[in-house]
Amino acid sequence: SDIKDNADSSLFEGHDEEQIKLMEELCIVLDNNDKPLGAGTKKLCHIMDNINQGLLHRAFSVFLFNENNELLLQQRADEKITFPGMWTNTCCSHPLCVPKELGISSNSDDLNQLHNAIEGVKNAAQRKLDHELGIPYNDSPLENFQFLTRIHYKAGNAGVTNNSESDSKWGEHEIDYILILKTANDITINPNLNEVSHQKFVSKHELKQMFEDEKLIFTPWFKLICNSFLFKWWDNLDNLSQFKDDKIHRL
Ligand code: DMA
Ligand code: MN
Repeated sequence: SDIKDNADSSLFEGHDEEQIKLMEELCIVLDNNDKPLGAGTKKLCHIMDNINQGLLHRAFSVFLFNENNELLLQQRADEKITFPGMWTNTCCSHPLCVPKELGISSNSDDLNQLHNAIEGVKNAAQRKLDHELGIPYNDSPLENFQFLTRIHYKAGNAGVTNNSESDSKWGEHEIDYILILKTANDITINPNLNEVSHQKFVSKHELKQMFEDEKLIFTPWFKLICNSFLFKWWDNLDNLSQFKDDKIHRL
């Protein structure tokens, strides 16, 4: 089709060098049923023109809770090219198009394919919790992640910076794997300031208070998940298996 690596040089104008470099990462391009079709650069996958033609990729969202049932939020750094400065769930990113994060297996059974994809996404989540928040792998063992479900959504990059013309060129269109991670209260956190400007554990009540504060802006996917599933999960952190399914919820 017409999907291509957009040559428009103004796309990266005024953006951070480190974040521009990360746009070369290879994401997993998907069909509508989460079947991998191949690799696409992070840049290609997040250009709104391509998204509007249907380009879809795999992602994950981690919701990390401590022993007090508080959720770790982060504020995205101003350096982020997509959705800068916005408050969001603990960690979001993309599994890369490499065997370890694709969850490659020789078994072609559908359920096993999902099982393998989940394992791949957990590897990616561990990598990015370390990269974004400095959470050591020891504090995020793979067996502690609980996969719940998949969410398919699309969102434009609403302008929150003074770079709004560039902002409107970027967006998200993902099948997002939801992972819950429960950790000790004394978990090590050492944020990478190129990724995360602030982080904060919040109770349900504190999050609802943040929603009332007009100065705070939240990512579209976090808002969607808050309005659909989050509080049901949060009320049942010791009994999450009831929410686990193999569906793709189209939000
Ligand atoms: C993308 O997150 C993933 C979701 C679920 C929106 P991101 O923009 O934070 O990715 P990265 O950290 O790789 O830039
Ligand atoms: Mn994405």
